[in-house]
Amino acid sequence: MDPFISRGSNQVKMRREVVLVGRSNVGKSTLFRSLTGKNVRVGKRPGITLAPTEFQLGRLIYVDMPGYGFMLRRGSAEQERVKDVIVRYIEEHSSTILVAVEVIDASSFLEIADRWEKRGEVPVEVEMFGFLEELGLDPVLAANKMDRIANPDQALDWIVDRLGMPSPWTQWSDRVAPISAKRGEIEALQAIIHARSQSRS
Ligand SMILES: Nc1nc2c(ncn2[C@@H]2O[C@H](COP(=O)(O)OP(=O)(O)OP(=O)(O)O)[C@@H](O)[C@H]2O)c(=O)[nH]1
Ligand SMILES: [Mg+2]
Repeated sequence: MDPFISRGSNQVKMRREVVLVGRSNVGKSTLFRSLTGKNVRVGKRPGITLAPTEFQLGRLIYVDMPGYGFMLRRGSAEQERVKDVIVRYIEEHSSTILVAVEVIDASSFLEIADRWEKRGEVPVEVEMFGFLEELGLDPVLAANKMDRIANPDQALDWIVDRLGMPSPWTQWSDRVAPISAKRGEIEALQAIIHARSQSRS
């Protein structure tokens, strides 16, 4: 992946991406809409976004990714293919990704993680967060659908613990953003993106 894009006359600028990854149906495209204003398709069923979608806003390129994991009316082979597309995209773009955002549905994350662990498996979202960390991307966690949560601080403490960050979650405010994409309450994430674009320009 060529990290440079041409803009203007002789100017060459670094391509810098903000990439949204996460399980299907967690609200990535809703968040992408809120961040960029671009009207992409969102839906009640998992498996709506099928290919990476880009939108340039200022100096940053936002990328909405397909969701991994369960997708309605798609077999496991198709789900594996989508997961490969995501992993390959992130590996190939690792030098141009400024912010890798893992989006979770905070209202169902713990229940789903419990289910996986009871089966003796590493929850797919924990695995993805670890993969982003291994690539040195310093991933940001966007805990979405906070509007559905009655006790946000307790839920966030449990969630960060699960992802290897000791609670309280408040000590991770430079990498954990509680948001509600549907309500347009995304300031915590915008602040982190802004801070990173200032410090890594
Ligand atoms: N309550 C609540 N619902 C949300 C929020 N954000 C998104 N949703 C809903 O979650 C569902 C899935 O939203 P999408 O944005 O399509 O999810 P996605 O992660 O892009 O899904 P895929 O493209 O299938 O991977 C929709 O019904 C949204 O309205 C939120 O902050 N709160
Ligand atoms: Mg989508």
